[in-house]
Amino acid sequence: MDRAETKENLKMKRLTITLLTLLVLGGCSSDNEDLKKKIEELEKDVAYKQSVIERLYDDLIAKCTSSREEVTTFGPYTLTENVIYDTDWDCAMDTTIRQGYFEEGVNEAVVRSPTEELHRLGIGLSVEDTGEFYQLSGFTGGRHCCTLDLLLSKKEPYETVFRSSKDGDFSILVGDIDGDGKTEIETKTDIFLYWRDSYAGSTVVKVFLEYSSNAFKLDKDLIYSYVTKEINNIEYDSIKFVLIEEESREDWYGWEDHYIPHEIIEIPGALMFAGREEEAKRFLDYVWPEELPNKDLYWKEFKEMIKGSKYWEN
Ligand SMILES: [Ca+2]
Repeated sequence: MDRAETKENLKMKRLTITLLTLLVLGGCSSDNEDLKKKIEELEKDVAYKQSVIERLYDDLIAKCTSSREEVTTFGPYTLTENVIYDTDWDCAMDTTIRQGYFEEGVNEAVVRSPTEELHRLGIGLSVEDTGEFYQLSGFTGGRHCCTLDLLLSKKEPYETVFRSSKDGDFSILVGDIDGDGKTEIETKTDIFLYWRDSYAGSTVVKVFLEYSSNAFKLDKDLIYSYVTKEINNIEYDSIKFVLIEEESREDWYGWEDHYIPHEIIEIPGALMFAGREEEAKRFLDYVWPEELPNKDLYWKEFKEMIKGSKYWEN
């Protein structure tokens, strides 16, 4: 368990205590104002104690480790990273703090513009000049999550123009992908992760965004040209709804006891983002097996999923 997770656990515990308090106290119907006050006091007390514990931990960790500061400047920005490079394990053992707390490497990264602090993170960041922006990327670690990407403006106002935290260890791609003089981002929507499937079995949908008038918006033309190429490369014979073994059906419930082939998500998904709903539906109709029931229900549910993506625009 890493440190961030442990902190999450502490937060969860705190939330649980709060909720339990609410339940116990909420059960009595007497003076509500007093109860509310009491809850607030308890919450403050828990938060205070938690902050004391965290500070003690930080002090103890600092005592048992060596650290140095590394400063990177890029344009008007600075990135200051605190790097832990040596742990005295005898000292660490004496603290009785979990060993996982004593991770080496960058434990804090602070990004500053000429006027203010923009980000303070618990991970190391790489800096890349991507033409119109500076791209800062880092990986939070853990089993499934996440790659963090930040794009900072090269012009005033010096600020973060894009922030994404997405599953996996691949950064967003930034550049003039289609050669039209404007900057695009290639990213993906994680909205279908775990949808009717396991983590490994589920699918992501590629999305392109274009920077124009100081904002990133769906680049529908680029998405369409990408998905058209994909469609041209599809081997339709390989798109199959495979029956899920009976003993696994509770875990992966697929569609009508069949695994959903990834093309059924990727292609109509990208077409929907490209503003081509009719074509998306036509693709589905073409590949959907006649004997598989509830196609219309699938289509309805699928569209609701797409529209729940943060990249969806009406
Ligand atoms: Ca472009």
